[in-house]
Amino acid sequence: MPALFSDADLVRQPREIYPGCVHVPGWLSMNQQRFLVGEFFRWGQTTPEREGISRGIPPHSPEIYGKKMSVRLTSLGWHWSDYAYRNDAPEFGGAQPFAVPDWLQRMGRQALDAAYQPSTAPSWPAFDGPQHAEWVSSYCPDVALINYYAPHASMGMHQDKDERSSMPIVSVSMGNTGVFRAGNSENKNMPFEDILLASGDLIVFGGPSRFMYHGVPKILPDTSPAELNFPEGRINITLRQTGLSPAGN
Ligand code: MD3
Ligand code: FE
Repeated sequence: MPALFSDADLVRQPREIYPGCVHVPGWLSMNQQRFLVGEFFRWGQTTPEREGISRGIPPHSPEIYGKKMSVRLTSLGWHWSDYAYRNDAPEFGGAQPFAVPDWLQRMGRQALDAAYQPSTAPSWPAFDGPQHAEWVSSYCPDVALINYYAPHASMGMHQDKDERSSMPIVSVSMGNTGVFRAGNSENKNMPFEDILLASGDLIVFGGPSRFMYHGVPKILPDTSPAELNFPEGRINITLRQTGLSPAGN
């Protein structure tokens, strides 16, 4: 009975954390999460050269401010290196990322639709009805960054500002619960709001929250749902619209 009518469910409702930032706990079904975990393993594998170009960016720890990140990153659509998006990865023999699949772009639109309902996002965006539908269908994320956090990995406070488009960032999480820390848009300082991102959770960042400082100070051990079969670590997928032209490097 406790599992059927748990108090924990009271705080696992969709919630606007800041204007433009909406958390939707348990948005992905277990089947969707399992599928994404399977794709995660495929995305990290490089396919052999075809016409001189190999595809797939192996999971790696980018250097940031001269320090290796503890998170391992792979990506689709673009390769992120030295605070910029590139078509290829010179550090991996010129490998090019796999394309962002159609179904993942559709997931991004479904995420905007789910998060930005008048009931869940009272402050931003300030429109509804046909305008909302048109805006949602204009979302075309051309990059997916896929982070893997081992149990002791973390991500320091930062802003995401390498995109030229101000369309929202969509984030989904699988595996262990992560502590997500949200700050403000001016500096890395307090006050912070810490939010638990569990397996299957969606969180979107648009409008006034798009350029806020954020980080992941901690991964909580032994929190991955057993049915997922991904016992250790956390996967986070963020979808972004870069505003870059496909050929630009
Ligand atoms: C708020 N990833 O990849 S996802 C990142 O859990 C990143 O792996 C974290 O920060 C993670 O850059 C957080 C949630 C997130 C993503 C992008 C944001 C929050 C954001 C951009 C602007 C504001
Ligand atoms: Fe970020």
